[in-house]
Amino acid sequence: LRQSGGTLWFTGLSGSGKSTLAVALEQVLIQRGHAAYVLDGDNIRFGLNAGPKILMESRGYSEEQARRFGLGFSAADREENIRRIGEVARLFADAGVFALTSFISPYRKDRDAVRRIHEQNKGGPLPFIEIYVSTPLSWCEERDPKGLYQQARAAVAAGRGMGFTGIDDPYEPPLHPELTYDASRQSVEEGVAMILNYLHERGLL
Ligand code: GGZ
Repeated sequence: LRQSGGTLWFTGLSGSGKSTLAVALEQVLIQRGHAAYVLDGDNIRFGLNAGPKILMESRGYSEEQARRFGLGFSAADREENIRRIGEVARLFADAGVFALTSFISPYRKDRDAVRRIHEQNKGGPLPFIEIYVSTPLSWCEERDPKGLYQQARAAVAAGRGMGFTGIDDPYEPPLHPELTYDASRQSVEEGVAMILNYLHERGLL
């Protein structure tokens, strides 16, 4: 097993192709003998950062405890979501594993805080590579695999709104990402090659 490790932080809109790219990269890294692990909504927002409903229905939390510890999509909950994920990613990186995190992470200050905890890691700085998945909203909305954009548009039209990122909730693009990838213009293979090339240049592979 080759041990290098670091965090590859994918950020971008829902449906922008973050997880597809992260999973493809994970496979190549593993094939080449590196330990790599994707953290995304599927393994985090149903586990470590589950919402109140899940905590009540399948973990036996009381309503009060579930409200207190469960995470939804308010600005404060997104901040805490990203903080916890950032800490987990840092642990992976510290253990010599590539953590590939795939979350919208809409707030610049929250992503910057994760970068800081990697730089200020006790055992020495750990690589933190921010990958801006810049796929335009129009492309994400056209694909809409889960029908969430449609729901969000309908909610806005009905005068309630659901705080959906890109529709009625903010997304703050990175100002200085290490890498940028646009799924509407680049294939997954091109994205993977770009990232591998970058990791190689940084001496991480
Ligand atoms: C944005 C939402 C929302 C709202 C549910 N806004 O396409 P998906 O389904 O799989 O990706 C989205 C995912 C976002 O979770 P994250 O943990 O990445 O968000 S954040 O980093 O902002 O904490 C979407 C679904 O959850 N989803 N409600 N209101 N995305």
